Amino acid sequence: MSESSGYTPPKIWNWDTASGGRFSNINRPIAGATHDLALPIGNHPIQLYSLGTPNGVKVTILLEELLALGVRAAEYDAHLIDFFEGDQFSSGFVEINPNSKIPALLDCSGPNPVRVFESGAILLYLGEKFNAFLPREGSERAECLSWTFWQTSSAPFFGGGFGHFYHYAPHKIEYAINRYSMEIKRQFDVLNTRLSQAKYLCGPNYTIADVSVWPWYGAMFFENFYSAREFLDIDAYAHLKRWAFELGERDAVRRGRKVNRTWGSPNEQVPERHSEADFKVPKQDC
Ligand SMILES: N[C@@H](CCC(=O)N[C@@H](CS)C(=O)NCC(=O)O)C(=O)O
Repeated sequence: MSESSGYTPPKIWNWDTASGGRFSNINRPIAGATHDLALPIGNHPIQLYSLGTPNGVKVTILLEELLALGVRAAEYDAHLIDFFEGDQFSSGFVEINPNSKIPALLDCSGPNPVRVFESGAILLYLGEKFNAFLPREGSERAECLSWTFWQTSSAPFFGGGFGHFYHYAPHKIEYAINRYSMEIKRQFDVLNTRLSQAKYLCGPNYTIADVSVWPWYGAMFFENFYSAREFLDIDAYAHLKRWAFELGERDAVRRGRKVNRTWGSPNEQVPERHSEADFKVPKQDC
């Protein structure tokens, strides 16, 4: 175990803007807008404001799945919100998500626009609205909601806990890395065990639960989040790996992963999506 940091918390916490780390310039202890700026609105019924992080990709995969099913009313404009630039603190964004986090959605299909924030709530909203990828009743619905809520409450330990202390924190703290590695490996084992019993998380059918979990725990096999694939020995979870690759080959998953993405290979980036044609723009690797 490493030595104590020598830090004693003050009686009342103070906002130290120079605390370091990749997110220190965007994190703030205050809610609300920092500047006045309206959000752009495109032509489609669904307006999405997001970035291609796992929480954003949940929504773009579901929208692409709906379009692949032939649900034209799920046509959407995906506008880029660059949270490293503070876009989540514009007055327009805060109006649709007072929590200032991507993703946020505006459904403009009815007489009055409906705002939806929180990725899990967005998946449920779209699943219900289009009556797809969400069992309607009984034990199947309960199972689907259970795994979807499991994802939204578990992933913060992955990103905000493990990822933060293993990868982003300016100092490596053994205690914190051990604590979150333990929890994350436990979560991977929960999924691996479940996927040893069923094709998809809820049984034989692909649902919003899979769409919710894949961008974190499935995409790990493709993206090596936090450069931790080896450290966490992810490849040992064989059933999870089987599911991760099966879903990763779905067209809608491939497409959804590209939307609002601004890093990695240029062929994998569709920073804004306003029509299917945006996927066809030829791009060269540099
Ligand atoms: N519980 C939220 C979490 C959303 C979230 O943490 N979004 C991150 C990106 S993955 C974000 O917007 N971060 C910007 C910030 O914290 O200022 C959800 O599932 O929608």
